[in-house]
Amino acid sequence: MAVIDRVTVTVFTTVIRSVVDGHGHRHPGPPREVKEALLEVTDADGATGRCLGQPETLRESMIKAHVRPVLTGQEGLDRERLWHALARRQRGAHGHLTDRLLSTVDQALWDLAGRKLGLPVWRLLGGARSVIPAYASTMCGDDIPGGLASFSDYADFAKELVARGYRGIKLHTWMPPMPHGVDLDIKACAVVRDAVGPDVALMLDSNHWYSRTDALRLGRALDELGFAWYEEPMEEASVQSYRWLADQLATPILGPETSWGKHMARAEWVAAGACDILRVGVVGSGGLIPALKAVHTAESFGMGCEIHGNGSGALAVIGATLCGEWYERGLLHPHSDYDTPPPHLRSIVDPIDESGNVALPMRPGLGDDLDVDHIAAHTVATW
Ligand code: XYH
Ligand code: MG
Repeated sequence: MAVIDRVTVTVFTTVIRSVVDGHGHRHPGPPREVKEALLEVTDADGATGRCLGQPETLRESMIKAHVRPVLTGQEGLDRERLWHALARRQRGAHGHLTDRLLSTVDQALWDLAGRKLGLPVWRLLGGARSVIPAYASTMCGDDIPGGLASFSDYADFAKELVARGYRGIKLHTWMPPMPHGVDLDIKACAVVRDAVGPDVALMLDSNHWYSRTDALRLGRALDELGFAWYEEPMEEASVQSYRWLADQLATPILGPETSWGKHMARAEWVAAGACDILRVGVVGSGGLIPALKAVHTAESFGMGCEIHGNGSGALAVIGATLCGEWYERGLLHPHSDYDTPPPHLRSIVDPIDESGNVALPMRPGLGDDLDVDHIAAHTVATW
């Protein structure tokens, strides 16, 4: 037992090879310097839990006003109690204390617990499996020559991904600000099915705000093409639209991904019959604690639950439970190198084998292999 006596954020520079467009979609790009942040929670024994995040998520004002007052002097292993104490402050924080911040704090506490107990977090949380098949999650369509600019680019890339060992591929098709639409989505899905044959699992994420009728037309095409799931075609705030869609399609509807409301919103989707496979992300929904509650809700209703996104937090939930079939590995693109770590990491947390499987990390804690020397040498601010 040891109380938390220090909560710090270190902002440092690193190099990435991608750009983000005006709608938040990531595409390959030339190497560029960006700022990232590391949250560290240290207890009276000198043990430290860490989680990477963005400086704008881990803002100084929020650390001072909410995170330090909730954590300091408290037993660091009391993750559930501390998560609730921080979550309760969201109502009065008028949107500034985000689910992303909550998630980063929660993950740092789990990292602390794992390091203190000498266990990987996935095993500490339940320990259900040590290996998981990964699906290749593509970047969105673009206009980059030899990238994902044409139907044949998608088909060629899909064949390459299968040759690398992937047994599942999820397409992110063209999305705003690129020209987009149901006809383009249907054609992209059809050429990829044709390219990889019937035995590769295919999924579609068409996350634009289609109308019900457009979403239904696209879903009927996916029924014909034997897709494994259909993700986010409409605004997720309209739960009744998803119920309407799910009632009419054979292809499983997966959601909600971006909906606000943590595990409670997911329980509402299950109760409404708005999805066939539940979705929850560790970053977007407030941490490992709400993600696990959502997975267990799905399990209680005999439903799968797929974890959104890549990284150590997603792997922790996947390794702790039996509910999802896949790990989302990506975002991938013909011009981007997923397997080489950025300078602030010594290695990636999710190397893939030739059969398309990812082994759960065995390091104590979350398993991120941080290069603390790089971070120290490139620190630009601390609070
Ligand atoms: O670039 O829009 C996008 C992707 O959709 C991304 O945000 C995300 O990781 C996702 O939706 N994955 O399923
Ligand atoms: Mg998605």
